[in-house]
Amino acid sequence: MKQTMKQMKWPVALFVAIASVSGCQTSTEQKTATTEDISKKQIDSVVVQTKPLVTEIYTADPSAHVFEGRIYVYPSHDYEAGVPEDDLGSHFDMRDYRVFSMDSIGGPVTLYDVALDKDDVPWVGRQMWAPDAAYKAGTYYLYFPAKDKEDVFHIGVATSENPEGPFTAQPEPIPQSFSMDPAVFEDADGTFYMYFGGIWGGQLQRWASGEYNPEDIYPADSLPALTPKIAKMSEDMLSFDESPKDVLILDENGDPLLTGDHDRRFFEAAWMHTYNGKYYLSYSTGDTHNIAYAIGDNPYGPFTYQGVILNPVLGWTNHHSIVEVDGKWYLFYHDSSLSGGKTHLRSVKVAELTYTESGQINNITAKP
Ligand code: FUB
Repeated sequence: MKQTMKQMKWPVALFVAIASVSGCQTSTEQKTATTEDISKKQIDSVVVQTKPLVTEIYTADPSAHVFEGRIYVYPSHDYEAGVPEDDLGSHFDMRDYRVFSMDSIGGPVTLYDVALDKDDVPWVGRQMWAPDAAYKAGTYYLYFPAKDKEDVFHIGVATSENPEGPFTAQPEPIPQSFSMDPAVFEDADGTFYMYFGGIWGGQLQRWASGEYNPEDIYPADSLPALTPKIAKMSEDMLSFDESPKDVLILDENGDPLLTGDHDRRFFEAAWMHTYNGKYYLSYSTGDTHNIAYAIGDNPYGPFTYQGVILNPVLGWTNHHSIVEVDGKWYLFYHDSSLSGGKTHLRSVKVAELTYTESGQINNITAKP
């Protein structure tokens, strides 16, 4: 989680038309496109400026779902823990989760009490990072990453009868889970899969051999990059039904993205959604601050890199989810506008996401 200067990728050649997105709390929006994009893939670049959905607390890493006809967002709960910033993200020292919901995009937001506190999870030491949730057969499941008492990231699960919690955690992390940023996806046949992992502070690199190694060693720049992981969930949603597998992301030639390809390779924040029968894996490129995506034919991939969904936002991290609500698609994301740019104090926002006729996702620039 190193704080560096970003190279913002503003389009060089633009045409601009003022537009509006109803219900996105969008105060101004401009529709822009690069000549390069138009000739290549007919992709638009949309500029949005939206407001934080919650202002009472800081929220980040939004995982949005529609449960019981209502939009529920499962974010990280950022707060000022006073921990100095370092490259491993120690300043993201979150201790609990707060869920919020709304009946429609742009509708009033309900922020709920604490859904899960680290003191109620016996195995957790510190840093409750980006969570996700799922619903199956009358039970809601909250999946959350945290460091154990030895400072090793694992992923836990907690259950509730209500989407907003409170949740009761299992006493141990999910067996075979490691690293962070779980995203649980339900396929059309009712099978659930968890995508997870993140490099640098997320410790994915420490599991490259299959065993935990506390040294941070990465493949050489010319070698395939570390990938997100996938595991099918067990029937009871409390464990994996298989050993985690690599999720391959390929370039336009069918070769794996390389470690040195910082603009495109996976860093953290995997998310899965389907559109017109295709599987869309989206993720953060971390130190280049993009939300990128790749398309495949099944949950396991391989996935072929397509482009950038969301350009860098204010703040170091970029983390999102994509959800369909009443026939429209939305990108939930965060930035640090509410805190005046503090990396570890972020706020969740939402913008409409659109596709081209051929199923490409139009690029979004989110102004603070
Ligand atoms: O919120 C802590 C970490 O920052 C998340 O787990 C990452 O995805 C990044 O957003």
